[in-house]
Amino acid sequence: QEQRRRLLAVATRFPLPSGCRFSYGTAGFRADGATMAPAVCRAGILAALRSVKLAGAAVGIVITASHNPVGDNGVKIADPDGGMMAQHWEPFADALANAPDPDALLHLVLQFVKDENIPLGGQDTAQVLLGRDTRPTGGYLLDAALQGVNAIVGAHAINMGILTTPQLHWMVRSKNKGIKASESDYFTQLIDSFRRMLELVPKGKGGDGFTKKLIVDGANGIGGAKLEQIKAELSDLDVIVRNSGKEGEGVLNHMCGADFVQKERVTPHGFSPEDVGARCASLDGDADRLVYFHVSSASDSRFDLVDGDKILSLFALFIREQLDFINNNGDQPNKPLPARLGIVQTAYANGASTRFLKSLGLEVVFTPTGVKYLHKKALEYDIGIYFEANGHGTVVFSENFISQLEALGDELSSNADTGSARYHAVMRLLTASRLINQAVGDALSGLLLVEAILQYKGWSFQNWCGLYSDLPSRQLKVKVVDRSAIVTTNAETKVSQPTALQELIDMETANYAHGRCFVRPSGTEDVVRVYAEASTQVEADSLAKSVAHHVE
Ligand code: 16G
Ligand code: ZN
Repeated sequence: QEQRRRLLAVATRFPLPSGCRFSYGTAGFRADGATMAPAVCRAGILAALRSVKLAGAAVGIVITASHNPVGDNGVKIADPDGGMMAQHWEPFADALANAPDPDALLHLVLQFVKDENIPLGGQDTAQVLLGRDTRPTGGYLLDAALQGVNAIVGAHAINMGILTTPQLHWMVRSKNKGIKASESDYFTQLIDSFRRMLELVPKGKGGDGFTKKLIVDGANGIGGAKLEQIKAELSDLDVIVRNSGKEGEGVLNHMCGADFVQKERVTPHGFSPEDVGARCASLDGDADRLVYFHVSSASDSRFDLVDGDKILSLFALFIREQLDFINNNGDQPNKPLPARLGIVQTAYANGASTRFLKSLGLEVVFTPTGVKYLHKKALEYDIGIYFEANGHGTVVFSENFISQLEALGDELSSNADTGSARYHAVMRLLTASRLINQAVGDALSGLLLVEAILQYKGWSFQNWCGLYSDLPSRQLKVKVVDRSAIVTTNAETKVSQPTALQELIDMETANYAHGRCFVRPSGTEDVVRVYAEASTQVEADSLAKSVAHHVE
């Protein structure tokens, strides 16, 4: 009875505006921030139910619209492992968000509780951690989420404040692992493991291209602000934050941020000719994407971008090198530590990156776009590295592999072998597993791992950028009447419906050397996206254009 009363009351407080239709897409619900409160409140109900279902494990709610304009907002739910909410709850999420009135909402919840066997009614049966980014609608929406959580009897909401998206995911994961999960615990883990990585840089090895100066475009979001907080404690790095979100510095994601830099391939707002030659990084508005770039000079308009594919390549090289140290110990025979290393990309990965990775003998697999698909695939390996070209990605280590590394480290140190290359390699992998956020892609922890590896290799930005040359590519959006008419298969690389479309794409692609092209319906916008790659920019443009024409 109390449960029914609470649900009816909260649904009455947040009526669904007419004409709103929410869909739990690749990144949760997203819309104009001012219209989001009902959907966010219902996401609160959903998160609490999810926690009850999972025996009271902590579940997360993040209120953000990532790289989208400042007026937008959104909400997504993190599962107890810190990853995205299990996909089989998404249909219920949609139904709940679109329930037209309080009675319909109550009916839906009660039916779902019955179908899923959710043990409602106890005390302290659910805990939900909430976080939000810096958007002006964030405070108001966080309150709506709190009210949604509190509508479930026995649920307990904890407001973690203004955070990056990956911080909240990390907190959820840590809390459920029984590790201390406050923001300062997060920072301590990052700062300490970064320092430890630098201690493990061999003296006098590698190149001398590394410079300490790093300029970071914070997208006027939360990531820049958090970096400001910790930069003084980052040893051997001089970090300058631009677009830090301070009053007067600019608007969130406007002409800046990782999405802007990666898509437009131009220097973000806030940089000047004085920055030419400096190593620069760009975060997105909620700091789960990271790209690097060099500021182009007036005389040379070429823009050097290091996207997610090249960050992935750097991580893969580093990890492979450590595994080689561990397994090929010169002429001293030792028990190898077998490790399955897997690389996960999407169809948007530049073809040159895939070729580079395969030339190293690495196993490369593809999934559809969206972190939930990549992350899940990466978990199938001892070490899985995944990145989207847009800069979202991370490295995940299996628990079994971490235990084996720890055991090997203990064995070597008890044999007084702590000076060996093998021991150092073990320590580097263990430290990297603590530095990188294993819950989800995290621009801050990713940036620190990049910086540690560049120091380790003694590499400049140009050394890194020169790993391979990207093939020219072009992306186009096409407005269509019904984007769901296009169905794809093979990790979005082929169209299965309408069948004639794939034949047309094949026909166009065959006209270009190194031509590659695919189309897919966007998961976040009402458009069909076209991606084309070829040996020259003119050809990539023309391939994209002719395929777009067939889509229209
Ligand atoms: C979302 C996804 C991102 C993906 C993008 C594709 C998460 C957390 N975010 O932002 O990974 O690249 O959607 O957008 O999964 P699209 O479907 O509109 O091309
Ligand atoms: Zn983001």
